[in-house]
Amino acid sequence: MSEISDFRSDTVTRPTPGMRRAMAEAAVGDDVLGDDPTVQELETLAAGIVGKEAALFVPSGTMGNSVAVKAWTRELEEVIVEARSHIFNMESTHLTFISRVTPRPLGSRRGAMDPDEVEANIRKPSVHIPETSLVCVENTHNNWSGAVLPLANLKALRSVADKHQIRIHMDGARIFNASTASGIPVKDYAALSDSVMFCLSKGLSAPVGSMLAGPRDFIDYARRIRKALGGGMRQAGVLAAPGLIALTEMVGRLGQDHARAKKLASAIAGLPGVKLDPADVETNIIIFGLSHPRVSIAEFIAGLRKKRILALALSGGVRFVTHKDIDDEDVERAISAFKEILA
Ligand code: TLP
Repeated sequence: MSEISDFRSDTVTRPTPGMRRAMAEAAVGDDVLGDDPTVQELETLAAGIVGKEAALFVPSGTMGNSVAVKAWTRELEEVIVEARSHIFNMESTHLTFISRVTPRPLGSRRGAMDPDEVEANIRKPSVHIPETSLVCVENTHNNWSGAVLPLANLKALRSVADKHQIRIHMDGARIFNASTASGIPVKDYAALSDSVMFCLSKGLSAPVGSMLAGPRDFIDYARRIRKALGGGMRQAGVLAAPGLIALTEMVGRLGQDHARAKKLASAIAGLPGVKLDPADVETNIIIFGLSHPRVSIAEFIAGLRKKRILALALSGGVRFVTHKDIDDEDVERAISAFKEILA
């Protein structure tokens, strides 16, 4: 247990000692000029893991998603997004700001959009109407409490996309969590989308970075867009080196995070004011509603903070995320704090 139990996000994970050593020792070149060997190794490894032709190292998940949308779309087009998705809600409007496309948000069953509804919302262009060119899916789905998208749903969406010759981009920020929870290889998920973004800097604990993977010509174009957005990095091998460790050594431990999230969820589900079905916690994210007769969400978060426990307030609820730097003792402390504050 560390001094503070930080459940705000898996983005807070600190790099491992091995990652810090790898950073210090990384072979580097100039990645914008195309000769950083460690970045090249990471891009090759990442592409292989998700079964795509090529991959691009980007500074953040947001840049990976924004580059992907920009590469797949043109102006006067529309993108179907899930209403609670990160791309639609949490990425500072890059669909309109960078890609100049309109989002068409659809409801879902825990992140899984109904393929018939998606099909009904694919628009053919006219003088009035934009052309739908892309569907974005998110797996696991952050705002649906880390829900894993069912493979059958993704297959059905693929059929719809193929029928209408449009693309699918997967925001797979936590695709390794999805795979760990379902037992379905990441390649099988990725095969159902044209491109996939996944993060090294969340549960996998690298300090920085995400990967965008897809067909080679798409990645070549994405590389130019990354540069235009200011995401070209020079001796980026020092950042790619911990990314290699993230992919080779850190995936295997994600199941522990899921077990701890389930333990916490089951322990708090019956407490006064907590609105949570523990069965909805499939991976490492717990989102629950809180409506307590005496304790507001702000007071709850402040009460936790006094006990050196950090969590995030959402509208109407609270988010706890488990990760490498949360151990069993942190979970026990959180359970006791819940019981005291909500008693
Ligand atoms: N999510 C962050 C915050 O922005 C909420 C978090 O703490 O969970 N896709 C998904 C599904 C994400 O959850 C995130 C980050 C991103 C993309 C963006 O990644 P970054 O933060 O690297 O830009």
